[in-house]
Amino acid sequence: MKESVRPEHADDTRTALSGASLRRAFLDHVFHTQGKLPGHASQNDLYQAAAHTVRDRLVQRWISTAEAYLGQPSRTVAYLSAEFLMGPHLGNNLINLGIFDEVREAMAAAGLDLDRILEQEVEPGLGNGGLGRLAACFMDSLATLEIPALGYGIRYEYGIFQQTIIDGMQVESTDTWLRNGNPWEIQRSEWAVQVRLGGHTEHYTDDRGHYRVRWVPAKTVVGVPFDSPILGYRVNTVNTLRLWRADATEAFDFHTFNRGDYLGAVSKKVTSENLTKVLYPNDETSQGKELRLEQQYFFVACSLQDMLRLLAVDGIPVTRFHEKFAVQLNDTHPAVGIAELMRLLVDDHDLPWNEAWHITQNAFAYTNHTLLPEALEQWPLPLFARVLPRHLEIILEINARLLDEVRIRFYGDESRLARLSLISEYGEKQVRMANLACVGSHAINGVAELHSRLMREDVLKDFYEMWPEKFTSITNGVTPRRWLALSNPRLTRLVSEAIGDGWISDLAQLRALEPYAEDAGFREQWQAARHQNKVALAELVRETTGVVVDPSSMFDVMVKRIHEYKRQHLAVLHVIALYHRIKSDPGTEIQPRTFLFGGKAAPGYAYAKLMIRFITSVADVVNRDPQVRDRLKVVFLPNFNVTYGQRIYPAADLAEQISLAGKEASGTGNMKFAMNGALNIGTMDGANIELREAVGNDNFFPFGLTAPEVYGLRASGYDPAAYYHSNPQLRAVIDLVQQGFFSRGDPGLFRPLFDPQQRHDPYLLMADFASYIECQEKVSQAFAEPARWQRMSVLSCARSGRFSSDRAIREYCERIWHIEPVPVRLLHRASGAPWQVESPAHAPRAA
Ligand code: 26Q
Repeated sequence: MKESVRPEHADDTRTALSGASLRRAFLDHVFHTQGKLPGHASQNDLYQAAAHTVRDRLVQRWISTAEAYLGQPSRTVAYLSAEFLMGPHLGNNLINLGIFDEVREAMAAAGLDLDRILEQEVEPGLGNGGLGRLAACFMDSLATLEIPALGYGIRYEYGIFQQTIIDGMQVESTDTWLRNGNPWEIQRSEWAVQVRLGGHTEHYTDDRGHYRVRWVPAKTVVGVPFDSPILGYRVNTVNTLRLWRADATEAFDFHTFNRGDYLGAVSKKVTSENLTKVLYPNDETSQGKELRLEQQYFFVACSLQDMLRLLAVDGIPVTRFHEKFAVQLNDTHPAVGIAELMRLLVDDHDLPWNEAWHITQNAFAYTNHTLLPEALEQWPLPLFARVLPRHLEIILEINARLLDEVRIRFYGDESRLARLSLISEYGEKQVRMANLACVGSHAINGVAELHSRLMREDVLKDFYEMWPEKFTSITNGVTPRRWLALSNPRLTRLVSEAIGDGWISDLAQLRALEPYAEDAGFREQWQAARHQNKVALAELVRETTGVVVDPSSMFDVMVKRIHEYKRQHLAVLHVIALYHRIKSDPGTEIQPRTFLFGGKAAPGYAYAKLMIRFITSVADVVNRDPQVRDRLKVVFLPNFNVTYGQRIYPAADLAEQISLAGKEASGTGNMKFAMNGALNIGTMDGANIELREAVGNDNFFPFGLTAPEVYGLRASGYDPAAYYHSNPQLRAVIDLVQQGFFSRGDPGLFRPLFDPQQRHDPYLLMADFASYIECQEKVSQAFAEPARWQRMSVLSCARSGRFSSDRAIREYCERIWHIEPVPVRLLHRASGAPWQVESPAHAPRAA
């Protein structure tokens, strides 16, 4: 790093990256921050001290970044997301600072185990799954690519619930992630803002004769920002993740307090603070809950006020908002921001509607993450009016202008008007957030090629016909820092020894690994590294579930949120098919497999919870049956999260991506597995299609109906019973389930999941079963030839470069945001002197 070539100021040693400096700082924090003598320090004390040691080194770069961004002409990305599923910070920061190995060695020299210390970190689980994790990968890539960016979101006091399995069923408990404090955040009370909610509007003419609207709110809450540093990989850029917490307003308390109602004041305070208490644990379903709308508006209103403040700091007028900020909507959860910016510009800044609309449309862009109609957000009009009366008026005005345009362009097409309207009038009137997002944005993108196509042809077809030029597709990606360099050090070492370490920030370079697939010696090392990962995972499985699994068996993994469309139950049918084979012919030759399942079910989603019960019930039978002789093991790993993911992806042989074609927008687990040398078995859905194309047909196991075939089959009248009756193996499997073999004789328990005889099979398991089983047979054959499998594994990794989130972010920069990198120079503090820019002459910064 640069440290060795520049003159060391006395105070620089405080944040230097040398072993000696790190050791001194660490011991200092044990003593001064944790208040312990090293001999009495707990593992948590050691973690906190390590975190503070690293944080000090980030802060210096953070301040340098803020200085570099100030007054420079580039746009800034404001990534608005209700979820950021960041995962533990410490390990990732060590990787990005480039000091992971040094710290491990220094710790070891002091008799400390870095892995144990890293395990202490309670991960911030401020997201449900794919969408929240994508936001986290994007933050890493934005910083790595030196793009000025702010992530804006909600500082939930309780993140995604903790899952335990009791009697085979999911039990939820609260996620108290802040219980030990959070060394990665800085509270910035000085930038707190006020957010109004509820009440009514008053329309009047001001003294200049202008028509004006005054919003008289029912309540006001305070938004307090908490900033976390997001360091890029081996650059000085440290961007900010700014999460808002809702507090009660002093004025509000004071008012009630004056009436002598102290307890009333306190209870109002509690109500305000409820706003950011908890993350809604639903994914892919929109429940019209008032608090959820309040959360969305709250963080968006805070963030836009913050952007206006930053604009003012730079002395830029609000009329140039869109030149300074590219506001990206991570799905429709922050889409109310479109109405809020209009309100700020028209009501507060007195701009004419058309000018405000130009600014808004040019600032906002919208990413869609779903094709499920039930997941499109809609809010009942009365609810919306109650929470955001002014915003509803603005939305109705946007709508009126939109529909005027549509009437002229599509003369006489009444049904089109109804479909494009921001207000759904099927049954109860509802505000359609996707429609608002489409009208108010200049760019709209899907997250994989197929998804974007289906979006254009189906969910957002009318908008595509209105404005085809707004539409684009940007396939998702994942960060190779966390998902390879950090989580898979064994493979990382092997890869870097072979091709250098340039791949970590330029993943396309992995392609240089391709020739090594033919190198038997390399393959052996590859196999050994991956085997060690499997041994480590087997140990984790034993610790957490008590189940002993054989690391030489095939690890067949399905980890993701539990959902019917993702079809965990199809994977279970495969397990039962294998079990049935063994029971019918105990001597049958069978490739030993360990099936690992993990994932959370939304607490209110009964069928998803039933799927967990289905998995654990089958596991109970299969794992206990002596005739199976350990050839099959089924494990449900509780509480799948980022931390577990880091142990699981590197240890998988086979990964299941088996959603019904046309349902999974992209999927990102598929990419993490491929990078780590696992092979994917999957349907032609989401990014599976592009992944298969990239790794090659021979290194991906495709099966099942394609999306057009699914539509065709449905259109011609799908009959699941026909498959059941014509396929004896399928019939045997279904019969076992329906006899209650896995449910202690209760034949009806799992019927809600599929009941082909009653023509109930909403996710077409019966149609895809035969193809799936046949494909799994090919998988087993390939696995039985280690040289072949390892060759495939190397190629899968070597060709996964396209799925780096760096590539995705570059595409956003070029096609949507029009932003280029802004490199950051480190600032240094000379002893006793104020901060200075490091420059060859060490000239003090101009005042
Ligand atoms: C909406 C309203 C009320 C309450 C909750 C929600 C809600 C919350 C989370 C709706 C959806 C989500 C999350 C969706 C999600 O994770 N989608 C996934 O996004 C990934 C990143 O693009 C894709 O790879 C996945 O295919 C997609 O399912």
